[in-house]
Amino acid sequence: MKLPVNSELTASRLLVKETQCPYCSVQCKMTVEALAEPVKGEHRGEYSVQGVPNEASQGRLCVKGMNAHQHALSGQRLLHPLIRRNGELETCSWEEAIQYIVKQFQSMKDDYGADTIGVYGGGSLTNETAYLLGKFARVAIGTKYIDYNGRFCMSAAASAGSKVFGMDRGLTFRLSDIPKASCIILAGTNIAECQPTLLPYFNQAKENGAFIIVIDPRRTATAAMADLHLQVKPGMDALLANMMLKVIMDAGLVDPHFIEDRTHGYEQLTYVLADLQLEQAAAACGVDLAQVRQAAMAYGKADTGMIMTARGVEQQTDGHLAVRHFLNLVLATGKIGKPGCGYGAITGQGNGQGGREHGQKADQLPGYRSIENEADRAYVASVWGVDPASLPGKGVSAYEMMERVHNQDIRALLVMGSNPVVSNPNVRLVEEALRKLDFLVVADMFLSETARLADLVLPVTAYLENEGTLTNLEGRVLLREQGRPSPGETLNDWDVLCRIAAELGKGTYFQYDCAEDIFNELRVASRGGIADYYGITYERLRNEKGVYWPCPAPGEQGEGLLFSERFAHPDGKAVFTAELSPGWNEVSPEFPLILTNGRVLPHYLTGVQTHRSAALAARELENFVELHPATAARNRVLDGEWVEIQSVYGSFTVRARVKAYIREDTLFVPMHWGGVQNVNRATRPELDPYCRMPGFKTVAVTIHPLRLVR
Ligand SMILES: Nc1nc2c(c(=O)[nH]1)N[C@H]1C(S)=C(S)[C@@H](COP(=O)(O)OP(=O)(O)OC[C@H]3O[C@@H](n4cnc5c(=O)[nH]c(N)nc54)[C@H](O)[C@@H]3O)O[C@H]1N2
Ligand SMILES: Nc1nc2c(c(=O)[nH]1)N[C@H]1C(S)=C(S)[C@@H](COP(=O)(O)OP(=O)(O)OC[C@H]3O[C@@H](n4cnc5c(=O)[nH]c(N)nc54)[C@H](O)[C@@H]3O)O[C@H]1N2
Ligand code: SF4
Ligand SMILES: [Mo]
Repeated sequence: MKLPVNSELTASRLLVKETQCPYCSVQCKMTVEALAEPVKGEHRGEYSVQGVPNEASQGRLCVKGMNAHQHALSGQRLLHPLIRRNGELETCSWEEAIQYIVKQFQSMKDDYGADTIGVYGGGSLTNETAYLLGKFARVAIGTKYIDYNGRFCMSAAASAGSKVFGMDRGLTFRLSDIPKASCIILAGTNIAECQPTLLPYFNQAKENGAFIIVIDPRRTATAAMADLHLQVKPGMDALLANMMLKVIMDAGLVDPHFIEDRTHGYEQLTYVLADLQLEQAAAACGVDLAQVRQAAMAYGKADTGMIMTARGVEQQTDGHLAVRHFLNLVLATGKIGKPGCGYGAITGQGNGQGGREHGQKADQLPGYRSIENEADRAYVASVWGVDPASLPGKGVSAYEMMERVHNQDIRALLVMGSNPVVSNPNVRLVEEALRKLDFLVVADMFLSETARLADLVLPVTAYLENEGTLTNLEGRVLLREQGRPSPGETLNDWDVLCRIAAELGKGTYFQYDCAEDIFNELRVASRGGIADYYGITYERLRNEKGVYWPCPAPGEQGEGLLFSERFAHPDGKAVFTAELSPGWNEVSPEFPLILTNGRVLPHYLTGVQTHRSAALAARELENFVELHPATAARNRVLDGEWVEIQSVYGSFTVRARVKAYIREDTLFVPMHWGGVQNVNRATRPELDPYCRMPGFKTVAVTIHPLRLVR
């Protein structure tokens, strides 16, 4: 493969300016200063990264943020479009690249219809790009097939919040309220490794006397700070939450006034839970009943309390219901809408919150509007200046899009801000699918595993180079300004979309000179919607350092603490959930172990960025499986040796790390490596029926050592 030498990159100066970390949802602010410019062939340059005080992380940075500039400045950045000729990717001009896309899209439309073109976005994109990607799919291409990687991330919690509260915003409270909580339940969330700069809020709560409960099959760094660790069997959180609620009900610790005044559906829930057998349930969840009682009583008795969930609870085929069962606990005890109380879905990606609000989801229009609602369609069409009837209908979820690619309903795909061939479940099918495409175009900063399969790769700007807004896990909209010039021929994602749209003859709908122009249109498109950004302007973001949504008017502050008076449903009430879930239990004699997966501190998602940062890559060079010593002994696995892990869907190879920190029936593998080390070679394709979240966190497997027999 012939790739250009990235000399332009080293030549462009790095400015000393405030930026925001490109990784997780906290969105820590920082400055990046070049102390010594890199000299080609001599040294890589020296940089100083300093945290900048901000409302979320108060100036703290974790190791990923400290070293994020390394990937952006890496010599592996793509600086020119790459086109596949005779099987090889070669440099080409932007003009040729755009012409090629337009020719492909146009002939696809003419021959098979617009719905044979798919668009696949991501939660790292700015609000402006995410918004424009939704508009691009519907207006420039006219396809219903658009979805994004947030389907794998936020869909269970988001759909549960919408159903129960009438609104999905990650945290219903301010981060600064965490120290006011006297009991905190952290279920399937490893904050110590995944949002490390938030940890001091929890330490502060502990100092104030809070009782912290962690629900996780592993003794994580987060569990290490807990007063009580419920080492639940993967896939059983819904039942565990119900057990806790039953204990609270039986002890008379519910809040009858709150239930009466502010909710619906409690009575039905009491009937359903009346039959719950606690001993049996504890055995099914693999936890000690006395500990569950202790946890329930601690939360039930506390004056103030918070519950937070993340992907451990949510990336399940019953993730939507599991979250709703935790929300039952919140509502029954009235612990929401006041300081020190509330629910938090710990959002994942940098713009995991904003990315799910403005239309890159299959069923969504900007401002959290629905593509199936006539009034919503008419409003957004009026903002876009198109006929409402011209807007396509609802498409399908991310993994289902891959299935449509596999059966060739979708024949061309644009990927912007994701590496789906590593991050989807059951990636064997996904790789097969992508290879079948007539045309795959990928916009990325690097030649990711997915970009390697593409017919055309478009080089885009990194966090230091592109301006835009991102909405952090609290629902606070933040402006990330441009910190350095775009290297090489890289373009901003939104600019790429505008150029393609213009060549497709839709330029009149995509007239923007800068990200702010797009934001100003987004403000209007979101106006009156649930995620209302109308009152937020770049000027305000510069002056106020961030504004919470909903913010319907320029004079308004935005709400940090939600639901103090009413919920977001039209009648102002929240809804209890009486539908139970049996949980997941599909191990068999043939596949006796549960494989779960997740994250480690130094790497981010599929590792495309963090593997290209020397300081981060050095911390974890390769993938591993964490397994209990007893499990290792039973399977004749030695610490440090290579093992193969196999499910009915496929197998992968990693190094064994034997530790008593995990349940005996469970294996844990990080998700940050592709190829033969990719855990998603073995994950299963089943989806949650409510939100289409894949059941990433549970699959039945075997493990065996890869040892030469002498
Ligand atoms: N270092 C780092 N930080 C990140 C990311 C990253 O890649 N690296 N990614 C960001 C993104 S996009 C996201 S979505 C978040 C994810 O943040 P988290 O959801 O906190 O991360 P995970 O490690 O996927 O899962 C959390 C925990 O769930 C546990 N778990 C597994 N199965 C179950 C189960 O059935 N029940 C329960 N209760 N727990 C279970 C795992 O052992 C793990 O400790 O992190 C964000 N921050
Ligand atoms: N087994 C298992 N699988 C999982 C998960 C799990 O817990 N377990 N978690 C799931 C979750 S929560 C998530 S969020 C997904 C994420 O998985 P992916 O969607 O694959 O996310 P990334 O690995 O961040 O890939 C993003 C790609 O976009 C590029 N990129 C970054 N910023 C930009 C930008 O601004 N513009 C453009 N054009 N490109 C950019 C990066 O270089 C990278 O190649 O993985 C999911 N997959
Ligand atoms: S990865 Fe998250 S916690 Fe770490 S510096 Fe970046 S935004 Fe902050
Ligand atoms: Mo995520």
